[in-house]
Amino acid sequence: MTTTTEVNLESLGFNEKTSFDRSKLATNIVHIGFGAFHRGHQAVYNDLTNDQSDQLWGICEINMFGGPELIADLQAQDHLFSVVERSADTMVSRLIRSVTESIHTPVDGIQAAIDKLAEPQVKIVSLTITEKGYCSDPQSGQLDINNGLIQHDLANPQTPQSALGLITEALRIRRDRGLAPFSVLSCDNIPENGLLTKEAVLSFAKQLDAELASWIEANVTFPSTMVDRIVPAMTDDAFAVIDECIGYRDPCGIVCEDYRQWVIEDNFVAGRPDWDKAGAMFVADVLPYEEMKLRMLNGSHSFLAYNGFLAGYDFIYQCMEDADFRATTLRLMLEEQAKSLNPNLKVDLEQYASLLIGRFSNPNIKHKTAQIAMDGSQKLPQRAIDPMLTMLERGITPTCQPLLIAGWATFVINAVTNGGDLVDPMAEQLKQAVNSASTAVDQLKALLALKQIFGEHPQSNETFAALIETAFVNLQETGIKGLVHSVSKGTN
Ligand code: NAI
Ligand code: CS2
Repeated sequence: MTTTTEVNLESLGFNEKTSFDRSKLATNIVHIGFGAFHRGHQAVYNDLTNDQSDQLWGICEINMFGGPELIADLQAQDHLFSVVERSADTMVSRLIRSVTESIHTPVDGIQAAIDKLAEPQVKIVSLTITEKGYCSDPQSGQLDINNGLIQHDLANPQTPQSALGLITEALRIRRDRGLAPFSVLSCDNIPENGLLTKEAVLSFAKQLDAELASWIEANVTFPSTMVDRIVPAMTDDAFAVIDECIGYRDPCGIVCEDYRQWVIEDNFVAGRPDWDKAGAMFVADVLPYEEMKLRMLNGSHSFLAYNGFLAGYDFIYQCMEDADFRATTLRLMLEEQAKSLNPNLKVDLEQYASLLIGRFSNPNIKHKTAQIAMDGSQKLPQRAIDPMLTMLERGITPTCQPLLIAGWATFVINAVTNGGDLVDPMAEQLKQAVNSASTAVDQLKALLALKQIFGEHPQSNETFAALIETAFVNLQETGIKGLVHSVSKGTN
């Protein structure tokens, strides 16, 4: 089978398939950002929950960016797609049956998306739009009023280009029509992602209409979530795995790890699926879980992305095959990131770290260091800068956190000076900073002076700046492999 129109996905060789009646699905969820992660995570939870519930929750998928193929392919397969979950030695395929409809705004127009969000039965608008999709300053978390999309949307609120503009316009219509509000559920890797989304939407709405902002504040909720599942971008090899598994090269299919976790603040204004039936946890306060995951998992991921890339490793599992990288990652997790967390967190962090090392080592998950390295300006504050500052406040001197930041700086400097790929919404500022200086240390200092990433910390906290500079100089002088070797032995 080669073309999507010929395929009847339901009849293929799936290991696990839900059996709820698809004709009873109502589109109660609109999801913005039909990327890899949503398919491998929320879509799976929702599908498994539908199978065990009387009320079925359907999802409308919206993409506001990217090419039209993915949504066209999804539509051609009746909104069905496959998810292949791989551990180091098992492979399970699932057919996802919960998606009811889809919109690609560059093709269908933004009005189609606004109309969908304004439909009365919509109860949740969920988001996986990447960190940069919130158009907020990564260090302060405040809406960036100079962001190009925000500037456009403030001038043209009825034809928005940003997710924030789309949500605000839909809420305006719902208020004007006397419709019930929905909850906005961020599923991106940002600490207090609900609060950040709320503040971004409110700041945006205030610029347009103070009364609308007050109505949103009083009526809409923005639950925070901790989301976890390693879902790498698809490659030809990964599509071939799906083909091998189900007999069809599903263009909307996903290959991901078998582990998944979802912790959700239970604060929904119009109801929610019982995602706990599929293993999600509903809690009153997500922040401790978010910080644990963002620092121990994502912080280590970024450490490996930059330093592993510099050492010549294409994939995370290859870094784990290097005993020095493996030991240093464990040191970063337990001796540094874990020690920056809320001490009241009731989780066995040694067990958590060992679970993470096992997940990173899965050779069937080909997660590129270069993929995780993308958008570093949006990731460093929560993964490296904040935990390092907490360590210093607690009187502990870190070794691996400064090396993470030094690795990022070296990666950026190399990309700029060698003309390599630098995928980052702040790429222009990064390039200017690097090009403004001639020595490596001055290039580092120019990067540390970028307030959107580092705030005033390098100026106000001498130890913070000095530790990063020392790690950076050691990295240049010793080379990454030698440095990681000595850090792994505790001699650095
Ligand atoms: P992806 O690249 O496959 O998809 C990104 C999605 O975001 C696309 O649908 C794109 O249209 C949309 N998008 C990008 N910029 C946008 C903007 N300015 N406004 C609205 N939509 C925008 O990436 P993937 O793997 O789906 O990851 C997305 C996010 O999910 C990550 O940035 C992270 O926050 C979160 N996440 C990802 C995990 C993973 O392993 N892939 C795991 C946990 C969380
Ligand atoms: C990764 C995450 O791309 C990245 O920055 O660190 O997407 C990571 O795979 C997930 O957060 C795992 O849940």
